Amino acid sequence: MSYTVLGNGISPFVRKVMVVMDEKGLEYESQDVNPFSPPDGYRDISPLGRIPAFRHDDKIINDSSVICRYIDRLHPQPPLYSDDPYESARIEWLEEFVDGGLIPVVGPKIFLARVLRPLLTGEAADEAAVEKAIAEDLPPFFDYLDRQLGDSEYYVGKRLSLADITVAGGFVNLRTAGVKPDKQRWPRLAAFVKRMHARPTFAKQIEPVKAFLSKYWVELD
Ligand SMILES: N[C@@H](CCC(=O)N[C@@H](CS)C(=O)NCC(=O)O)C(=O)O
Repeated sequence: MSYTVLGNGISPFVRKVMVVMDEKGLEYESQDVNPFSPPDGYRDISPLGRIPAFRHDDKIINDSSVICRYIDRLHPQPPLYSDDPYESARIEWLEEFVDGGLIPVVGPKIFLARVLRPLLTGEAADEAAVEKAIAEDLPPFFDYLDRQLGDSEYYVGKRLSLADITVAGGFVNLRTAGVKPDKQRWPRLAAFVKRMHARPTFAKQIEPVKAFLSKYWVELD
């Protein structure tokens, strides 16, 4: 049985899949794919041209959420979803809240704008626009995530789930842009991010990202 994650760990969606593999203790290879200059034939693997894609022997699976579900069904221990319908719905909703809500803001307005595009093109970032996005767009997301966590250690139930992995994954990209949740304003979210990023599975993903994108990298207090 062989597994390959296609993509690059600076993508929060790719990171999510790699953390899931590591949390389950599964061996895998990673094949570096830049979606903006993909290898020939990549559309045959990923019809939307996106990363991650996942190869299991001769089977291809697309989309991080679909891939994570697939891995969890094949290797149910430790479970990252729930058999309880409401808990399961909450896990999938929080995943969508981040993947479909937070990341589409963080990606283009903050991470690409401040970190990746200037690095790749040498063009200066529009700092005023980035600061505006940080000041105006992020707080409603952080308010919700802080409230949803409450005083619990994990977002859903009493153990790690895909909700936690997805939320924490998005904050790696924010840290590359010098952004972290303010401890005074969002204490529960800030403590959660710190806890999650200290997990060995996250630390392993963070190390190369931090080395590559060090300019604005922010430590957590
Ligand atoms: N819903 C997808 C989103 C994947 C995604 O948008 N990946 C980005 C990289 S972070 C990408 O491949 N962008 C290239 C493109 O859309 O052309 C998933 O969860 O896998």
